[in-house]
Amino acid sequence: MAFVLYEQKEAVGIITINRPEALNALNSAVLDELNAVIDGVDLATVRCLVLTGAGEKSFVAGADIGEMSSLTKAEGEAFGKKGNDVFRKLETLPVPVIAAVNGFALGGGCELSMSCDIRICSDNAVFGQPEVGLGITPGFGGTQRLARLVGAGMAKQLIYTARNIKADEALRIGLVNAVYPQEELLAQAEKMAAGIAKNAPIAVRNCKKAINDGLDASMDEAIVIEEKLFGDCFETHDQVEGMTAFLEKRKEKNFTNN
Ligand code: CO8
Repeated sequence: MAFVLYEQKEAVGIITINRPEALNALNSAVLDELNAVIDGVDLATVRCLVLTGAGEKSFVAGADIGEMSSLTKAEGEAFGKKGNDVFRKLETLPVPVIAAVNGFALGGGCELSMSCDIRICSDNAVFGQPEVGLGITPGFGGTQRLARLVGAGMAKQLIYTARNIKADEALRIGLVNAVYPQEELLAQAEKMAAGIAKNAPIAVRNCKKAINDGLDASMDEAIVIEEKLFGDCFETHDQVEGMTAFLEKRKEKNFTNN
């Protein structure tokens, strides 16, 4: 693939958006490749993904403005759907995804990071939804996910003003979980991913589903979602293994993803 690189290191898969000459902006070809890379992830062996951008300047500087500039209404909707479908696939993938935001995360780049489970960033990261300055709305889920992550008031302020924010402010408002020096970011993301990968994969998967599905439901419905996913764990080898290891005072656990 030309625009999206993929590498698997033990149980961690690393996806890199690789179009640094355009600050990793998302055109149709990048979105198609990202979709194909996600489809190709070996879910039997990969237990966590890291998503980052090539180069030291940008995670993703948005959807490709050149490509969007001449779209019709129908083409605009179709382009929005193309991005939304890929981002939703990432969001609902059975394994967690950590966005390692290594620079600009603007427009579609901020939206891509928000479709990941966890965001960490470098100290030079810049987040923002500049769309209204371009005469459009956020179109890859930004109006929805930003409001869910940082609250409606803060999301509205950021989206209506189109103001970019730096890493420290992104940390303060809860858009990212941690900020690292640029040169440490990927190692920190891989370390977090490896820590996740050590745990029982079906339990981690069920936690992701419980949190995601529960956030879209009422509390009464959400706790039922959790009950069912909790109950499902008791049909797994890894529940027996995890609890037996505790009772035997054994640190090593042989989780088999079964
Ligand atoms: N699209 C296309 N090309 C881009 C983009 C982009 N979003 N961002 C940067 N580039 C290109 C530049 O055109 C430039 O190319 P060239 O060298 O050929 O001129 C190259 O990347 C380097 O960029 P700059 O020279 O501008 O680098 P600077 O360091 O001076 O500036 C910035 C960096 C501040 C990030 C600047 O490039 C910028 O403002 N980029 C645009 C950011 C932006 O507005 N992003 C949001 C786009 S809208 C969006 O994402 C909507 C998503 C939903 C779509 C739904 C569709 C229906």
